[in-house]
Amino acid sequence: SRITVLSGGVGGARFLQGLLHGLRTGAVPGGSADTEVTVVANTADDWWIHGLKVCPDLDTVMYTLGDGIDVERGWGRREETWSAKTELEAYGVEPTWFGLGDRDIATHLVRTQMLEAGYTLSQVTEALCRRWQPGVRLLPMSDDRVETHIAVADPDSPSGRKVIHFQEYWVRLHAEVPAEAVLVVGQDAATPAPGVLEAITDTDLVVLPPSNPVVSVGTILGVPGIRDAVRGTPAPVVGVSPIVGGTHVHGMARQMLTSVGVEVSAAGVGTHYGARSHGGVLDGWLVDEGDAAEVAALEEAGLRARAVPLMMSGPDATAAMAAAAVSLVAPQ
Ligand code: GDP
Ligand code: FO1
Ligand code: CA
Repeated sequence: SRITVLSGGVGGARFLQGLLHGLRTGAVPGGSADTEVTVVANTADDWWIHGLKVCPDLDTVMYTLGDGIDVERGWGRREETWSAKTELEAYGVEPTWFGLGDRDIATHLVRTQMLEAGYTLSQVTEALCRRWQPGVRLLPMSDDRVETHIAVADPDSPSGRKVIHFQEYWVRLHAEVPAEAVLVVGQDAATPAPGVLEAITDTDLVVLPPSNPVVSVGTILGVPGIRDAVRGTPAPVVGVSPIVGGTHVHGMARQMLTSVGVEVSAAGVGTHYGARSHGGVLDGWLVDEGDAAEVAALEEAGLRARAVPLMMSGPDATAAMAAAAVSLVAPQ
C-alpha cells in the first residue's frame, strides 16, 4: 500500500517517525513494513543565506528519519559544532542571528553546488537522501523558489509596515510581534515538483500531519494544482490536529493562525481545512482527547472526527496516533 504525507518540519517529521514505526510493528491497520510512504515537504521556509540554499523542513524530515537530527533542537545536525558561525561573527557578517552548524553546512554546500550546476531541488533532495536513507520518498513541494514573508508593524516606514522573511520573523523576532499578513512570494508562479500530483492522486491515503496549518501545510496546498489534487484524489484524506487543548505545543502556529483569522482550536483548524464534501480538503480530522467536546461541531461541518491522545511523546504514542488517523477514514 501507499501513503502520502504533506509535511512541515518538526511536527511532520515526528509524526512520520511514528508512522514508520507503526508500519514496521504492524500497529497501523492495512499497512506493513512494505507500505511506501511519500512525503511532500514544505519548501516555503527556504532561504539563501551566506551564499547557501537552506531548506529547513526538507532537512528536518531527512535528518529526523535518517537519525542525524539534533533531537532537542528539532533542527540541524546532532553533535554539531559552530566554528563557521563564530568565524562569520568575527568578520561582522550579518545576519548573526541565524546559525548554520559546521556539519549542517556540508549539506548546504552540496545542495548549493548542485543547484548552481543546474540540478533541480528534487534531484538534489534525492541525492542527499541517498546518504540519509530516510525510509520514505522525500519530495519538495516545488522546484521553484517560494518563500514565506511576514508583514510586521514598522513605525519608520511610510506604510507603517515592513515585510520580512519568515526566518527573520521566527528566529530573530521569535514570533513575538503580531504577524499582520502572511505573503507567500513566488507561490502563484510555482508548479508542483515532479511526482507530487501523482503521489496525491495515485495513493491509498493522504495524511495531513500535525504540521503548521498556515506556513507548512498551507503553503504546500497553495502551490497551484496541489489543493485541487487533494480535493479530487480517490484516496481518503485525513488530518491530525496540531492544536492540543487550544494551544500549539511549540512553534508558531498560534501567531500564524491568528494572522489569517482562524480560531486557535482543533475545531478551528479542522473547519479551516474543511470537509471535502463541502469544498475542503479533508475526510477525517483527529483531535486530542482534551478537545473531545469539539467533535460534534466537526461532524456538523461534514468531517469524520475522533478524539485520541495527540501528544507525540515517543514512537509508540505517535504510532498509535497514526493508526487512529488511518482507522478514522478506512473504508468500513
Ligand atoms: P516546523 O516546520 O518545524 O514548524 O514543524 P511543522 O510545521 O511540521 O509542525 C509544527 C507544529 O507541530 C507546531 O506548531 C505544533 O502545533 C505541532 N506539534 C508539535 N508537537 C506536537 C505534538 O506532540 N502533538 C501535536 N498534535 N502537535 C504537535
Ligand atoms: N532556528 C533557530 O531558532 N535559530 C537558528 O539559528 C536556526 C538555524 C537553522 C539552520 C538550518 C535549518 O535547517 C534550520 C534552522 N533553524 C533555526 C530552524 C528553522 O528556523 C525553523 O524552525 C523552521 O524553518 C520552522 O520550520
Ligand atoms: Ca517549517
